[in-house]
Amino acid sequence: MRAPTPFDLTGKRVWVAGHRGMVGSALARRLPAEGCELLTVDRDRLDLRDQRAVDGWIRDARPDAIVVAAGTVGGIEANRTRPAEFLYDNIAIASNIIRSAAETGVGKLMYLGSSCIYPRLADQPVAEDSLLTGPFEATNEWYAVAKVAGVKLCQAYRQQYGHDFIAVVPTNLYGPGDSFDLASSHVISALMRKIHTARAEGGSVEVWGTGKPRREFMYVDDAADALVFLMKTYSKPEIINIAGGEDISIAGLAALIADVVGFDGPFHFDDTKPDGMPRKSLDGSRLAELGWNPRTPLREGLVRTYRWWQNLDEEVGAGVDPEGR
Ligand code: GFB
Repeated sequence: MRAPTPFDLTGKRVWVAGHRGMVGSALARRLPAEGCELLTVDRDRLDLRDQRAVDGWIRDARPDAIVVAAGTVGGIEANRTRPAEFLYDNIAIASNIIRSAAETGVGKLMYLGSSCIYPRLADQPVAEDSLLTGPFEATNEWYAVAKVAGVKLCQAYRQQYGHDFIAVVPTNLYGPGDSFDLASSHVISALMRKIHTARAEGGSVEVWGTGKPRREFMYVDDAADALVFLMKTYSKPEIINIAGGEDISIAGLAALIADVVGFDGPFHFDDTKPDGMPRKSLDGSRLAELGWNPRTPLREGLVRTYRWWQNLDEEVGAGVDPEGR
């Protein structure tokens, strides 16, 4: 049942669930270099929350490998205001895909966790064995519970039936394909959009929270490269962080994006909005020991992201599915 390691992707049928999302679309760019056949299905043809439909699709498409990059995702405000969707959708997506993959004998499956699965006050940078050692950050506990369930499903199916299902934990990601919808986006795309607007129209830029929290960021194409690397070389029950990006305060990030966009106006920090985790930086040493490190410096990644967003057709975020499904 368990696929051989290293797992050669050449000639394999690989389903990227969530190929319209930021990570899924980066994987769709990266995977062809492995000589594999990329399988995708749009959300209007397959609702990943529907167990029967997912099972039917997997049986018809017969993937050799699956990457679960699909999910209902969003930034701090979307997590806070849509708890039911974040919990239900993500549990359903994980359990539907993982169970059908097991029952149909899919050789390899990679599940994407999230940095918010770690305790709010975990030692920094956060090591993999911090999982479930303390309470979650309240603003994203619904998403965290669902993502931990996905991680545990991979471990359970591996333990009980011997399937080669692995779970990885990417740090905060950004880049082409990100959602720029202010109500649901993460901080980088939100600040980029607000700063771009302020440059054109004048006025100050509103930054949520105190500006003091720190986050580590990784460019999404680097993360996609790490996913492919781990897909080929990693086969263990333990989760592994995809980390090694740059750690910066939110105020520092705002200043850096302003520099990239060419804005020199003022910022206004709205401390009625939540800060979320005081600091979130993942320990990437396990991945580094395996021989993988990120390549793109934060400033360069921001420049590329800004350029990508500028080149989108009139409608901001066109072609991007902010739900990543
Ligand atoms: O990226 P973000 O929404 O999510 O926010 P988290 C990061 C930090 O940026 C928080 C601040 O301290 C925000 O208050 N921030 C400042 C802003 N201005 C803005 C803005 O205009 N928009 C946004 N969105 N933030 C997420 C989780 O936590 O991490 C997700 O909510 C997921 O579920 C993701 O796990 C990786 O880093 O706080």
